[in-house]
Amino acid sequence: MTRCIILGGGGHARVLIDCMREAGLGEPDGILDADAARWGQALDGIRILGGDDLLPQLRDRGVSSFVVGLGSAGDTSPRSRLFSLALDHGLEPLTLRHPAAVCSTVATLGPGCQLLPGSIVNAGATLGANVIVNSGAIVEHDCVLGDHVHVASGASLASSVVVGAGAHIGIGAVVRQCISIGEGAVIGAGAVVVSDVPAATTVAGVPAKQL
Ligand code: JB2
Repeated sequence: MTRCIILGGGGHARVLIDCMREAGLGEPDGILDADAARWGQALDGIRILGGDDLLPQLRDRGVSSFVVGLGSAGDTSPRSRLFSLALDHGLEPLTLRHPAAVCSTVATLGPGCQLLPGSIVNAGATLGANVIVNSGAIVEHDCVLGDHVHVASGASLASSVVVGAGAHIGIGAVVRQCISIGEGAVIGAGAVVVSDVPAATTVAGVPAKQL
């Protein structure tokens, strides 16, 4: 069993702890959380050890890998920052795949990807590092997702969609085939995207329009 720490101990971390157990990866060593009021408490049986200032000690304690436990609702930059911070401290990103996630044998997953229950990643899809494909989300064949992208629960990307690094696809959104979504863009919940979305812009609605 790999010795692992979870960074962030909120709702998303609960899903990940469950995913690790279901996938037979065993129990994480602990959680680091920014909220000092929670240090010493437990989340679903996993102890919150302290804050990110403990990261330099972890390798000496035998911890070798990490999972970014922070989710995102729009801004993926905290996840990206935590990912880099853990790498800087010599930890390896753990890739999580819930047993009820479906992932093609000819899809490519970057380090630290999280495929959550009921998600589908189809043939030829390529996911960068630290990507979340959340519960019930679909990434169809030949999509290309950059690092730190979050495809929120129930969102669907049709075939050959290209998503730039750090973009957030909101819950239940639908993106038509061959669309390009720029880096850091935010797609609102339930949006239907039928035209390209420039980097760092937010779109919402049906059909999706820039806010
Ligand atoms: O820099 C940090 C940091 N910033 C916030 N380092 C560490 N180690 N922890 C950090 N946190 C902690 O992450 C907060 O103190 C808090 O305990 C936790 C975030 O929990 P929350 O439940 O607010 O959000 P989440 O990221 O777990 O879940 C969001 O994203 C999911 C995908 C929510 O929007 C969920 O509803 C959603 N399903």
